[in-house]
Amino acid sequence: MLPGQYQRLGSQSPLRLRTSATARRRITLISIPTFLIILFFLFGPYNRSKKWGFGPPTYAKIRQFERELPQHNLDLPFPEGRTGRYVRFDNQVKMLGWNNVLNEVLMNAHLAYESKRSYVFQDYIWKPEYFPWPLPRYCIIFRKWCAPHTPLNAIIAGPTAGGPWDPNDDAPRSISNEWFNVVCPLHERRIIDAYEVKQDIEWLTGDQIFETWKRVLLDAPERCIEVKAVRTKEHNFPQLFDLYLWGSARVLPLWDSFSKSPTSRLLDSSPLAKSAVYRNEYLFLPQGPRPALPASRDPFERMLAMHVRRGDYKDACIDLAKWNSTFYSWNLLDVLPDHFEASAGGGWGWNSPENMEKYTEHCLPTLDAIVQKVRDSKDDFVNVGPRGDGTTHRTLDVLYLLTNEESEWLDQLKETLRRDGWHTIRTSRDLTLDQEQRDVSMAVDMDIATRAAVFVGNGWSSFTSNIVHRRLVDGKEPITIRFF
Ligand SMILES: Nc1nc2c(ncn2[C@@H]2O[C@H](COP(=O)(O)OP(=O)(O)O)[C@@H](O)[C@H]2O)c(=O)[nH]1
Ligand SMILES: *[C@@H]1O[C@H](CO)[C@@H](O)[C@H](O)[C@H]1NC(C)=O
Ligand SMILES: [Mg+2]
Repeated sequence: MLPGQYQRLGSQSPLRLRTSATARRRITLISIPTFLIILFFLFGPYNRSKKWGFGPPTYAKIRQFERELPQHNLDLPFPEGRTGRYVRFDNQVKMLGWNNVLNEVLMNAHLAYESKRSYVFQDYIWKPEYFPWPLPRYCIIFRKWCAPHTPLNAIIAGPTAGGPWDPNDDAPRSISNEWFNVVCPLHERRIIDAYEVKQDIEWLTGDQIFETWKRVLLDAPERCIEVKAVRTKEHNFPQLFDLYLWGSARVLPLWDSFSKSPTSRLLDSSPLAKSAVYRNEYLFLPQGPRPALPASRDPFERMLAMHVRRGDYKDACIDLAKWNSTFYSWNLLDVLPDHFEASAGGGWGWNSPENMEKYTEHCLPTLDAIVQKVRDSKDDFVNVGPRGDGTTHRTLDVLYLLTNEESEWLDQLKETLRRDGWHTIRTSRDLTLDQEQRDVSMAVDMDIATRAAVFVGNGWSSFTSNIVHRRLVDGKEPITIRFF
């Protein structure tokens, strides 16, 4: 009803006026509390984790560091500065788990390197459900608008995030999004619609996709290129290297060049993540009896780290089973000892009861299955014999459980492992982290798992696969990389 109509009605009948005045009072009486309830609902916490009462960090210093990177200078000679060549991938996946983002970020950075262009790095944009801090509930509605950011340099270090290349490598260094707007103003950019190139090569192998894009980026005369998802309606996965590629063996032909690339070799955990590992290192010193044979003094050389992927995986594992999913990305590498092969049966979006069970066994293993896997992984590792230097033996007596599990189930797991003879068991929950370190706890856990002598992970997890990547690039033996 329009205000004018309301007035006309009211002036015609005094009785009506009185009634509506009462009604109005009643409406006010009801609507104030309703309004407050709605307000409370909208501004109440959205994601489950209400544990960390204090809010996310501002990263003022890290942001300043990113702004002041030495390559952010127009006067630098080619291939940097105002004559340099650049590429920004605006179509990078956003609002997803960190590791689904990281594998694409690294491959895009490798592509930029091979295409002799500077890579434009961007903030990590969280999937709100994974954000460790409370978010207001209105974010359920304004999901995109709310998505929190973390600067890349808080999570990783290396050339991808703007760090230096090898000493004798004159490749252009990565620049920030912000600097891209300065060095490549809109009118100087060539926009490439990702799908334009992608439509013909979408289902080819990773190396073929890579080579196609490399030609496009190398041959383009334009200094500034922005790859964009222009036609998002027709195309839900506008990434160059998309989830379908990462979730299939088509990605494997990329391994050789990617694993040897400086992008992989020079990738490191951020100083922030490493600082968290350092401050908690005392936790990893073995607490048990002295080993019978001489053992390393380095606690990481005696550590088995295990990624116990839980939480949202209770549902995700069922979907993975229904869609007959293979292991993820580098977890599929042939050199690794553990493989997963579903049996025949099932169809579009469903699977046989036998297969459903098989997926659960490996994707959400029981306490007993976990203990058995730890035993086997330890035996296989120790049986390889003395370490390279010959003075110490392979000893495994420290357990680190990296996990997103939040319930008492974790205590049960620890208890079961303790009964199996482990004296030193630490978990993600035992770490002391400050505000910034808490924000990047996934990078802290990944750093520990990269250093550990043996790693056991979940084959379907991109979190696990990026640890596998780091371990293989660091030269760790395949027998030290296991899956449930
Ligand atoms: N700190 C920590 N976070 C985890 C762990 N497992 C899962 N998470 C959180 O859940 C997210 C899972 O998304 P992603 O990294 O894409 O890995 P994926 O879902 O296993 O493929 C991570 O980015 C973390 O935020 C863990 O072991 N330690
Ligand atoms: C599921 O994958 C396995 C290999 O991992 C294959 O043998 C089987 O035929 C697949 N099932 C369906 C329905 O595609
Ligand atoms: Mg994920």
